[in-house]
Amino acid sequence: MGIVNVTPDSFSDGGRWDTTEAAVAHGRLLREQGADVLDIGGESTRPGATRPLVAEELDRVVPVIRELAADGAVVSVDTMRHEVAAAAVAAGARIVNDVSGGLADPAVLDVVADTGATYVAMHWRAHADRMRDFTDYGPDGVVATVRRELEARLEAIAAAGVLLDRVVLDPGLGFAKQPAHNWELLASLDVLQGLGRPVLVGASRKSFLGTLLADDDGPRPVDGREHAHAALVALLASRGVDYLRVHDVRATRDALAVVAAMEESR
Ligand code: PMM
Repeated sequence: MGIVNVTPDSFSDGGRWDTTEAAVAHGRLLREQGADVLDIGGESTRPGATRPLVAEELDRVVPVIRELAADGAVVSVDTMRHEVAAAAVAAGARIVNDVSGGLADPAVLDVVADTGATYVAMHWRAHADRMRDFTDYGPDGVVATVRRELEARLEAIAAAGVLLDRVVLDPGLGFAKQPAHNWELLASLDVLQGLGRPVLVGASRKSFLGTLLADDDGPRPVDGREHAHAALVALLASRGVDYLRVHDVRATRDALAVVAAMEESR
């Protein structure tokens, strides 16, 4: 899944594709490089970000989705809002990627149920301006707690009338998570896979990679994290992760080719 953030303020690529033309061109490039899905987002969820107006979010994503879907791309919309999800599906999106798993706006689940879209439900606890206050995972720890909270989302999603065979789960790396939480979730991905749904992971360029690679100058900047991410991609692919949400499609494809060559040669 290649990322197209049509935002002025996303942490790694904010402002780079914030016109329709630039975003469409970037989506086409990611497809040429081998992305199976293009994920179009109009709201930055970086820690501390403030939310755009609904109208702003619609203006950012809908024209981009319409053009890329017309090309024949499988398009996903990264949104927490039912108005945006509905307009995106009407414009040709087939996947609704909701970083709140239906918690921010439960009416997203009605749109998904009504349209038959695929639904990505990410583990989430609070909007970006407050999520740093929600990183306590108690005595059970992050892995068991995220599993339990995602299981509760699955129940709510099913209760809204969404077929569970259309649902993909995501541990939500960096969302109300400290770096160590992200690593624990990655190391125990099988616990989430045990919920019986495909799993999507979004680690690309995230700050826990910057923390891992920190030196005397501080965390490694966003554009120096791609090699560590490619290594992680290979590990996750060999553990059967189903979707990878990434900025660098080419590097990801290369890492997947290495894993495939190893597996085919066994
Ligand atoms: N991360 C971001 C945005 N959307 N969606 C899913 N499903 N999973 C993620 O981990 C995720 C997401 C934030 O990263 P970005 O600003 O680079 O898009």
